[in-house]
Amino acid sequence: MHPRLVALGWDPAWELARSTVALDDLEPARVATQHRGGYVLCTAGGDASAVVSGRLRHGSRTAAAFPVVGDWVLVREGVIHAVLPRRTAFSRKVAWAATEEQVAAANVDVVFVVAALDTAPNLRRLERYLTVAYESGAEPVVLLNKSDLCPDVGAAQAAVREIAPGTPVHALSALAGDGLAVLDAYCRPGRTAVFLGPSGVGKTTLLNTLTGADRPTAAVLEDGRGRHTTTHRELVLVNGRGLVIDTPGMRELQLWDADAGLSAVFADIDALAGACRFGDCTHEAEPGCAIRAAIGAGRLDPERYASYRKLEREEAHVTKKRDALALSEEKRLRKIFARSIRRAGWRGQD
Ligand SMILES: Nc1nc2c(ncn2[C@@H]2O[C@H](COP(=O)(O)OP(=O)(O)OP(=O)(O)O)[C@@H](O)[C@H]2O)c(=O)[nH]1
Ligand SMILES: [Mg+2]
Ligand SMILES: [Zn+2]
Repeated sequence: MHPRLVALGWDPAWELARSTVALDDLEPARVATQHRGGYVLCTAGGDASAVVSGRLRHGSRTAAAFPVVGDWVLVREGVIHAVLPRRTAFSRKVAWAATEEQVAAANVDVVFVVAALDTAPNLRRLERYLTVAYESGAEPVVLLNKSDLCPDVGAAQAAVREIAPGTPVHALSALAGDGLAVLDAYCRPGRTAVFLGPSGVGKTTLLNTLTGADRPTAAVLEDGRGRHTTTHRELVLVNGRGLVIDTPGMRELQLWDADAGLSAVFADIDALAGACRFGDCTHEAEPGCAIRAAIGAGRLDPERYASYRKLEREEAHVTKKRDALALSEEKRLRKIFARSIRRAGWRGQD
């Protein structure tokens, strides 16, 4: 295996995945960025630009089938012919479309969910980000940045730990250089990490501390909203620390498929629901409801439960829409098939 490919995360399992794609003379490469006209790839020989082949474009029924940052692709002379199956994928629903999945990044090992401690952490937003992070299949880690601006870091950290049981929660300051050593445990050669979080929390500043580079960052506006300084996703190879993906802040992170993510983030609520007297308890008025009992006893924060219900409804809604779409697509294909059979039969009588 070529050492540069290994540095980019290539390993025997990828080699195996490649060998199942019949086209042997294609070269593996990793998608670094995506722009209107095409892609920039990291290859064994260095960076190269590429476009997708006509066959790949026409064979892709959904936007999610196109290469994204972090994907391993097979390429020949600047043309991408195949995307190797993703190990992990970080998906969200496209904000303006009812049923469109957007894969934001692929083949990520660690998802850094970044929040800033210049204000009290937004626990509900963290639950949403963590749901998507767990669903991706990667290992989620919460980074509470700007600890230099927080009078009681311990309390903030404790509040976040409470809503993220089992998830590592680290406080640090990219600007003051405090607590950055924790990143060493996650950012290692051959591994890929992604920074996720709203605009202005310091994702790019953290990346700069890792790379020593000076990518643009910008002050948060007076009203607390960032300006989306980073405008596109980008995979960066960091000497001795593997790969890191910077992302633009997302104002809206809508759930796509998030069933497993919800179960992971709200395992406490799942467990309580299992203890309700009735298997189909709606936790509204039934006797023997463990969830209402826990809320009553102060063991479950009603706001956390409401947050869970909201995310659960959102997930159910998108699943329903998507299933309906899949069904109508199936009907369409059946019609085309029936028509082609009729035509064939008719021709047979000629
Ligand atoms: N006080 C303090 N400021 C920080 C820290 N980290 C980042 N900042 C500042 O926060 C502002 C936003 O940082 P960025 O790195 O641009 O934030 P971002 O998350 O990349 O934002 P987008 O690219 O818009 O998504 C900049 O002015 C940084 O200097 C920190 O640890 N402490
Ligand atoms: Mg940025
Ligand atoms: Zn119940």
